Amino acid sequence: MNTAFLSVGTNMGDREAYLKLAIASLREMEGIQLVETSSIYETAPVGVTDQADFLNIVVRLATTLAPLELLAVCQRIEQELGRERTIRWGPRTADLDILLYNDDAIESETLSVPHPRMRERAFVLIPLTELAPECTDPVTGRQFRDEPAMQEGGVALWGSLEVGRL
Ligand code: PH2
Ligand code: MG
Ligand code: MG
Repeated sequence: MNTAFLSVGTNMGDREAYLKLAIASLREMEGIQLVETSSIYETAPVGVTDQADFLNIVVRLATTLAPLELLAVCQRIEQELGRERTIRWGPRTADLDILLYNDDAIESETLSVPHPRMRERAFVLIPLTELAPECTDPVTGRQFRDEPAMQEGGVALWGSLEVGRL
């Protein structure tokens, strides 16, 4: 059995509903067990800043799927959620990114693990270290909680998947 951490983000429409749909889809997948989910954080957009705030979570999975199979599942869920709710091409309603897969370092054409930008993103680091405070970067050997981006701000506790908005 393998351990993987995913980041799930959404900034369109009913954001909480999309997070819940993404989680429900993961639960239904053959070869994936959802072990735990972080709190929900509301986060300022990073990169393209001229867009709505996100809700972000991190989830821990146990999985028999290989990394590229897990990537395919993430992409299928993204497509299903996008297709249901949006007519035109546009921002995705759910983004599922593989952050970590065991302690593997993977560089292929379609997948880089650890996620190449996760060390700079408080919206990933904060929910990840909520679930796994000791989690160590398999490439740098540093603990994620020690990354400077942890202090960056723009990430506020918003709620939980069980009770919704706090
Ligand atoms: N995802 C991005 C780009 N910027 N910003 C926040 N706050 N949350 C995200 O999930 C996010 C982002 C690309 O996937
Ligand atoms: Mg992303
Ligand atoms: Mg993505």
